Amino acid sequence: MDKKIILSGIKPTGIPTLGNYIGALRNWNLMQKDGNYCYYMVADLHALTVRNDPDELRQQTRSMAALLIACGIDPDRSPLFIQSHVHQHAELSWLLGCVTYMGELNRMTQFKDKSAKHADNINAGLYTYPVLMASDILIYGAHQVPVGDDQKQHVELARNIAIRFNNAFGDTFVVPEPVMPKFGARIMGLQDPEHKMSKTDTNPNGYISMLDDPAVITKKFKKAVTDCEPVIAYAEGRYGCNNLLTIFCACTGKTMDEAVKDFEGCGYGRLKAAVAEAVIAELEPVQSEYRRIMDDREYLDGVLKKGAEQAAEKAQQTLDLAFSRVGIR
Ligand code: ATP
Ligand code: LTN
Repeated sequence: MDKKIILSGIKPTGIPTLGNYIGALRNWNLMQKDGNYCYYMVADLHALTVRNDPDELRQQTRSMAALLIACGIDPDRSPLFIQSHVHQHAELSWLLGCVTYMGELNRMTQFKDKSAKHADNINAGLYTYPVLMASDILIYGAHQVPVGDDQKQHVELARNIAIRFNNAFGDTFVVPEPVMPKFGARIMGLQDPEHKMSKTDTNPNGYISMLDDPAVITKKFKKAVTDCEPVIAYAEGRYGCNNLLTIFCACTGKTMDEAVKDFEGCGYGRLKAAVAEAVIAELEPVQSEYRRIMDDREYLDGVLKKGAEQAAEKAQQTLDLAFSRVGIR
């Protein structure tokens, strides 16, 4: 089997949701196998593209790192680090920005969505965000990038940037590809199932936080928006029902056909209770591990320091090569 280099990141903009977990974090854990070498990071620089509170950012960055370990990231095998601790990302980002077209950035749907959501703060960082993300990926020579569906477009841009740079200056970057889970690459909001579940949703009933306790999880699913159709089925346009079934499959390992059969003749009450139960079983071990890690400050600091050192070694090599290719060194 081919040894693959994997990289992914998550913004410390709040406690991750069930969507982050199913769409990305669970896969990060699973990819640490065979000969793969995985780099995982907390993307604190990316978090600055929306208004932030410095104390909150500090706290959320640590908390996110602890949660990643609780999700199964093994820092002895996969460097785990904070993006800003490896200064090379921001430097490479400048070079890549010079081979990225504004037309490409104009097409990014996350930029359009975030601009609409934060109309009073459409900053240049929000616009060039995908270039920094390309730098995160290309600096490690990542072959694969495990992400949810909403980030696919950004990974595709990273591919195009890599190909363009290689064509212009000679072979420098590995051309990466996105990897998405079979079920749950786009978990939808519980209150607005036509939009993705997001950790920065202003309505907490719209998402399941990974640290919600069982009673809260049960309550949020009970309130989840569904539809008036009498039969539980996976079908076009039935956003709420489809979302619950998808979450059920993702947490139980069942196929969609099996799940639909399980709920034959049942009402939404039964489906919602079963989904809540499956989610609680999935999240409980992660939550207790998280609390243990957060209580051990020294351990977490040590992991992040070592992770940044390991990452920086590789990042510097790529940066040196890229600089020399463009004629700077
Ligand atoms: P924010 O609300 O701050 O924009 P977010 O909840 O969208 O954040 P990110 O930090 O942008 O989360 O995403 C981390 C990872 O989780 C990415 O790979 C992203 O594709 C994935 N992800 C985010 N939301 C979902 C979702 N609803 N379903 C599946 N995957 C998701
Ligand atoms: N943009 C991503 C977070 C992120 C990322 C990355 C993901 C930053 N750098 C590199 C994969 C690879 C997001 O919003 N989820």
